[in-house]
Amino acid sequence: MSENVLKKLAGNVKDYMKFETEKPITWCTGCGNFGIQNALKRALALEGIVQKDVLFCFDVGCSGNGADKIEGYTLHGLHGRVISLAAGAALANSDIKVISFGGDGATFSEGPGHLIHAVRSNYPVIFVHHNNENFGLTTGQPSASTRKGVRMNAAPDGVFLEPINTMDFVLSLKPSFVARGFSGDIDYLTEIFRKALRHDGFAYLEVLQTCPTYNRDTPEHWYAERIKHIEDAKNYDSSDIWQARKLMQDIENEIYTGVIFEDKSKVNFLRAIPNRKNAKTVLKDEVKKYSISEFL
Ligand SMILES: Cc1ncc(C[n+]2csc(CCOP(=O)(O)OP(=O)(O)O)c2C)c(N)n1
Repeated sequence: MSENVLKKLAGNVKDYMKFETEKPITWCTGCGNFGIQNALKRALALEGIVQKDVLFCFDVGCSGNGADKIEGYTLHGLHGRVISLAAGAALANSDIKVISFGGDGATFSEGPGHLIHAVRSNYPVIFVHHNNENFGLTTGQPSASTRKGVRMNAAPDGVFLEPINTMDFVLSLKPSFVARGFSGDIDYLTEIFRKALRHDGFAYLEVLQTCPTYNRDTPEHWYAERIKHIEDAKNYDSSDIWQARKLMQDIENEIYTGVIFEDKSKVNFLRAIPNRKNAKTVLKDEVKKYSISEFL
């Protein structure tokens, strides 16, 4: 990419390039993860967020292997557990942005409890749900978000269960920010990332992601034909939870992306705790060494 093109896309080229890495790529050709990371890096550079101000927390999976593709402070957690790791980091040091990433297997099969309490608690964390509708890294088992009838390596006759409607599920938890993007719509996804970066609280960002190797029934063009932008939905009000839930029922024909719901009145967890309301310091500033010799 030429420097001029990059400048147009990502603003500060130097800041953008610092997130780039020479490490070898392990993702398949055409994997949606390329688009997601590109949009993320562009959004960070456009928002003026530099390496020292951000922590990336990765779950296990193909999405988790993104830990190798971005230069910066990174944590790589256990499968299905990344949200709790990210929440801990964000509460300890609220001076930094904490962005976490996990697949649909991790989020809706292994660790949905962590997601539920993160939404309810409104931790100051961005969570990017890489929804490729299967367990990718372990070579294509159906997950809770795989569409009914889709054929998988581990379900050659097609999945017989109904998928969880992940967006409706999160909306049912009274969230403060819910967005959805598509890995093949990088410019628009960049703008969604920017909005998530500005949100003060738990930002759930689901990215519909193509998986050309293991999810062959819903390829890039399948999504491209169905993806719409929320700005084109008639009389849409993103502060209306029922309108949001209604719109999210359709996962087959008109799949809307953008900021789907936002409740600006919600206060993030750290600022909501009664005994921290007037605190001027952040938790990391309050860490001290205590002698335990008396107890011993
Ligand atoms: C607790 C635990 N359970 C299962 C595994 C095995 N495992 C590693 S990656 C993976 C699939 C990941 O799928 P998903 O979370 O959807 O992410 P993707 O690879 O599709 O990005 C599984 C089952 C594990 N490492 N740890």
